[in-house]
Amino acid sequence: MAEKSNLQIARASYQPKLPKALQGPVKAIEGAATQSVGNQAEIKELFPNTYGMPVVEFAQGTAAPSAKFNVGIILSGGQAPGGHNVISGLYDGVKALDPANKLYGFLMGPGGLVDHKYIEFTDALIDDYRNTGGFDIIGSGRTKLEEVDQFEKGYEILTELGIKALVIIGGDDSNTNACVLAEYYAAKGYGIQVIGCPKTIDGDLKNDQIETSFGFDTATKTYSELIGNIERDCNSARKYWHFIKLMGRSASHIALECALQTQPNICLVSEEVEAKGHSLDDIVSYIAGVVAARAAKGNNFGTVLIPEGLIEFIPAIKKLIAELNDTLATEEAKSVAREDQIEYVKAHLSPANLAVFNSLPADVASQLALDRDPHGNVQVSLIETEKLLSKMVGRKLAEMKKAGTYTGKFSAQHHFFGYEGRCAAPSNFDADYCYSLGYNASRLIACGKTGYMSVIKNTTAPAAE
Ligand code: FBP
Repeated sequence: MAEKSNLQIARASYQPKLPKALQGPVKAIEGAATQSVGNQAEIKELFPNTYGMPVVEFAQGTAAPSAKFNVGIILSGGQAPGGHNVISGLYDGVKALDPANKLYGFLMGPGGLVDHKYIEFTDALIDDYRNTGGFDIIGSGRTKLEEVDQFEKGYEILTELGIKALVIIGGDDSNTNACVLAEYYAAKGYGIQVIGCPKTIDGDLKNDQIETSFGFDTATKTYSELIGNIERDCNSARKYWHFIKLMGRSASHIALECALQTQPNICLVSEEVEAKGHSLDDIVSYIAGVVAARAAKGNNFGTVLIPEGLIEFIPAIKKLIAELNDTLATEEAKSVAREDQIEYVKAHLSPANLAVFNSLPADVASQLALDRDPHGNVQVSLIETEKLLSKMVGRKLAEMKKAGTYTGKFSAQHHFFGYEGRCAAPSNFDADYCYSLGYNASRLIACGKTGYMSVIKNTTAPAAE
């Protein structure tokens, strides 16, 4: 690593706090059997060896812990601030049990396990990454672990390295992979513990044990700082409406938390849009109404927060996308020349979906009709919702002007905040939380609990700064 700045040195010297129960010898207390929130019978059938494991809580013990084992770790999915601290917490925990214990990191996500690409962590490497953002210590990836061949290749390297437990840090998809892998290894009697560690800035991994997933605190603070700066700029120049899209495809937690921190003029919540069955026109009319009301007071500026996944929550658009996916999946559709695709789509859509399609700005309509992902589906994530909304609001305001219900000026700026916050240096909350998660995993391994999730209730973690 290059020479460190004073800030990096100060940050590296921060000692994350551990909950009391993890500060000395620990005692594992088994609680009630867990069960899935829904589809219990089906899930139990799919996971006969790992379903229903008890909750494990750690309390202060008496005997000084000691155990010999090697551990592997994988970072999976989107980056979240604090990932390096899960690793340093696990490293410190594993080494405290026996300095000869080794921690291996598989490179670039689950693919590293399958392709046998890994490194062994050392004191010097870990020290360089303590309390830093990013996942760059070993990299991350989104390879799905679902084939027996992948599980076996993983087993091969795990046995070669003498690894007793594998910790997978990831979101809902990655934790599903972890469960499938744990079940396979348990069914085969391979004796490898698989431990899932919940991570995502999106904040959509929540249950009684996980009040928040790591990274959410830092990411929302980072975005809120940027939004606050924009709001100040907005109040200073008094000439733009800022349309700000925020990451979080299947949940609006980030947008809502940032709204609570920054008090924008408008914050859309995808779940509310879905629950109330709002159309795109309802949303556009709502925003235009707020713009007009502010303009009436001479305020031709403001901020609008938009969750990344909004478009997929609008019931009418959801239906349109579903029909587009079906329409464009046929062999006939695939043979249509690109320049004729839009007309082909229009000729095949149901009247209701055609009306929605025709109401979209031309560039968005063609993006929906032309761009496919590798599975042949519409690439919704590529749609620039912030631009789509501001364009449609502009159109609506022009109509209102003609009708004499709006007299202001409307000029928009667009932003998408996501990657800016996913690798920020973790807040003290995330630094403590993540270090505790990693340390907790080492104790879980020491007491040999196969396939358990590594979780810490925030109530037992130190207070946030
Ligand atoms: P995870 O669910 O893996 O934590 O990732 C979430 C996320 O940060 C979303 O907010 C965003 O939609 C997505 O990742 C972007 O993914 P990519 O990094 O592949 O562009």
